[in-house]
Amino acid sequence: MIKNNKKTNNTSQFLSMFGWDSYFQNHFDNISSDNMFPARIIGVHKNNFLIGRNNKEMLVTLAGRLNYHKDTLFPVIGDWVIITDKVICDVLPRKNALSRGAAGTHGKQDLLPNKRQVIAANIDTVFIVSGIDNDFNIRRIERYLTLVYNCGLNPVIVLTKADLHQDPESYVGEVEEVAFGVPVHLVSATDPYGLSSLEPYLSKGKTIAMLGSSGVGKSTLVNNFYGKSIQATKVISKSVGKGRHTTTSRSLILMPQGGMVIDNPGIREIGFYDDEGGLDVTFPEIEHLAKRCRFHDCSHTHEPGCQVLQALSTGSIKKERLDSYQKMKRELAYLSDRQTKSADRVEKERWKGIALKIKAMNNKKNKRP
Ligand SMILES: Nc1nc2c(ncn2[C@@H]2O[C@H](COP(=O)(O)OP(=O)(O)O)[C@@H](O)[C@H]2O)c(=O)[nH]1
Ligand SMILES: [Mg+2]
Ligand SMILES: [Zn+2]
Repeated sequence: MIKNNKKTNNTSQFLSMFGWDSYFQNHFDNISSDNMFPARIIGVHKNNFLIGRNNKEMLVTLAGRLNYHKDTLFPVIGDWVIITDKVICDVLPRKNALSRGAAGTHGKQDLLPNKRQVIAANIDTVFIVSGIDNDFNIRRIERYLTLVYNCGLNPVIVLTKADLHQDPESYVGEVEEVAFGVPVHLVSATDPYGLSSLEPYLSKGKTIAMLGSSGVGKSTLVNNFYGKSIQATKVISKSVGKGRHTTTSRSLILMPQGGMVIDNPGIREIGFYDDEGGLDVTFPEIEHLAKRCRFHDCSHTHEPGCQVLQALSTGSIKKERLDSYQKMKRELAYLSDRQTKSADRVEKERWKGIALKIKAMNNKKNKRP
């Protein structure tokens, strides 16, 4: 009896270490039966998944049934799953997910179907990591912010490689100008002081996902948090100021600080999946002005009485920022238009199905003696 209690305590302690809480417990209680236990996905390989289980790692496979739902039920890093006999038999409902349009869709929307690619699940904070080197790009940060807000997640901007610049604080100012209310942290791999400012995000049971191009220093951050080198990093190439693609498989790493970090591979194309209002959150000043344009469907390109163009002419909005907004707006409008069209198609199919059933019924009736 006592032994059993001890085992349960150990298990629940282990689960809370990985961020288990009443949300997952309730879902688990509803669907689980004997011989089933929950575990968190910490690594995704080709045909199997790595799970954390009582301080040990274990490779499991996926029940065939789940393979049919690649878009929705296919487990991703950070998911809580139910295991029985070394097989994942269910994925617990996600609190949230970091997802994007599948690779290759951005810029080629006419050629490829847009698919949701879930990158990671059950995340507390997303680090948008950017190096203040030749690769620094404020417009890319705006794109990442829109993506993160579209997923309903909390962004934090981490500027790395502060040691490469004489006045690194100027970058903080530049980023703060476009990222309203988003915490901006300046760090350098060589300075442990800056890194400690990120530790509050790493408290017990909390999960951080990192986004950022290859070479910005994500794996270096992971290694510094961990206290030793556990993720491979790449030697920087002097000519372009960035490293080559280094992280091959995603993994969720439990840190000594108590939290977890997901080191994602560099995402070259930040494609959107759908419009969930992330643009308004990223560009609040433009949305605010747009509400006061003379025409409610103003495109802010030529219309009289346009408050956005007015702000542009006085210099209170920068042209590059408006261009960035317009570009993403067009993309998102395209996606939602296509989603409406595909919903129409589903409705048509449904009516076609009903019509066929009625026809079949009538045929049957007519054949009756
Ligand atoms: N000077 C400098 N180099 C850094 C810093 N952080 C990372 N690097 C270098 O940038 C390169 C790419 O880093 P890595 O962590 O592999 O980037 P990742 O692709 O985002 O995981 C490596 O050569 C790192 O040593 C930093 O703060 N300062
Ligand atoms: Mg890396
Ligand atoms: Zn306008």
